[in-house]
Amino acid sequence: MPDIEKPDFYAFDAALSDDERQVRDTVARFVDDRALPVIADCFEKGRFPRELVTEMAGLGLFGPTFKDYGCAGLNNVAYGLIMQELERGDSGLRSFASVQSGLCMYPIHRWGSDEQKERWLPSMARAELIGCFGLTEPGGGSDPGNMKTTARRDGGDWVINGAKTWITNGTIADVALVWAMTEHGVRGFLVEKGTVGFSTREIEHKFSLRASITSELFLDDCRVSESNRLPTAEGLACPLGCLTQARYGIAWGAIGAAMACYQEALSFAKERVLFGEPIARKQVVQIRFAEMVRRITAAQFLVLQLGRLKDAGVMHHAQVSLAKWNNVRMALDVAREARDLLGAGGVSVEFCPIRHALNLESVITYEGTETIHQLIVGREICGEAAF
Ligand code: TGC
Ligand code: FAD
Repeated sequence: MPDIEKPDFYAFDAALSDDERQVRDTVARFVDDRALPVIADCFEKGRFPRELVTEMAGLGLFGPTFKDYGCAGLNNVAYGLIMQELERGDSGLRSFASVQSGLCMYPIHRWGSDEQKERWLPSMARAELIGCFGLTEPGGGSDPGNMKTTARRDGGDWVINGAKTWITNGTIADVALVWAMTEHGVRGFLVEKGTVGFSTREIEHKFSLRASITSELFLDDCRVSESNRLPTAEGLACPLGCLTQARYGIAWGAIGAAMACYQEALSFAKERVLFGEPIARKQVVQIRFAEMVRRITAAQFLVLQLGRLKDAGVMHHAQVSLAKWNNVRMALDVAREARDLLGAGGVSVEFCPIRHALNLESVITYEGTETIHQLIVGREICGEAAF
């Protein structure tokens, strides 16, 4: 029998290994017991629940796919399930984990020196140190190849000038991975908090991802040593390769947000009596739930196969684009539908759909806008870049 509560209409559970299910259920318990009781209040007050970060680290949620440096060595499906459960809580929690794992630990692990790995990775896995990823600039995030932040060699140092904007975790980060243009192309620099010429400022007045910190980074003749450069990161393909990791996690995470919205709307529809019967008996309402289940189910199997491809080492970044585009669009549509089904109550953060819908407005824009992902897939099909 299909499980319509989660929903798990196509025995998705049975396609997972025992280990994968166990990881998911552990994170699910953390989200239910620790995150959900506080998250609506955090969203309302615009507060990142930093007190949860140490517990997340204790569960091994940062850098979970690495086998060394104190990390859990999970496969990519388990990693995806972690992201799903975190985003079932709130996109802000998943964002924090995406940035720490996919955008900071991944590049250090892949392109860092042994000293950099020893220095940063174990402490980042324990969340004693927090990272942020500075790629987007005020002149436009979709085209990072047009990077205006520069790094100039000066003896044994580099002097960085420029600005980055809309940077998750910027003001709380101990280290910013700043991508800058050098005379030899794009390079990545680990800019530590407190470095002279480096400052951050929180972006306020956000109506989305309110339980997440977003910041500007300023680099004004900021001098870092050659030992702060990721030695083997050369070219735009490196930051774009980090995006592939984070986009993969988002494609899974969006399902969690959709599941939460679906569940809340469904239990409401079964209880809400109008015109003499629960609205769940109305044809139009049933079609709307059927649509949600159809789209959530398709999204689940899309990312499951993507994860299997990633574990086999054959995943292509255009496949990640298709999944990020499909699943975030699905989740945003489900969240809006759920919000509407809740009637007036749906505009209150007492119910989760408005919070998820507002969050997903960021998720559909960051890590490549929906249009950018459509064009990435289009380029793959037609063989021509149309950006
Ligand atoms: P293009 O010529 O396509 O590529 C340059 C080189 O990079 C390679 N490449 C990739 N490699 C790995 N993964 C990917 N996703 C890759 N995409 C491209 C490509 O093969 C090439 O390699 P090589 O060896 O031939 O040099 O570059 P382009 O300048 O034409 O740009 C293409 C485009 C538009 C797809 C790219 O610029 C893009 O993806 N734009 C969107 C930018 C974006 O997503 N920014 C996100 C910033 S970080 C963020 O939002 C964090 S949110 C965090 C949170 O969760 O809170
Ligand atoms: P633009 O690039 O200016 O795009 C504007 C519009 O033009 C969009 O609708 C876009 O789809 C469209 N467009 C662009 N190119 C084309 C084209 N070729 N054809 C047709 N239409 C096009 N960035 C980081 O580096 N690190 C972070 O940690 C980070 N965190 C973020 C957190 C939040 C909450 C948000 C909202 C953003 C974050 N970002 C981060 C920035 C994010 O990646 C960018 O917002 C995103 O890449 C889009 O860039 P932009 O906002 O400058 O929009």
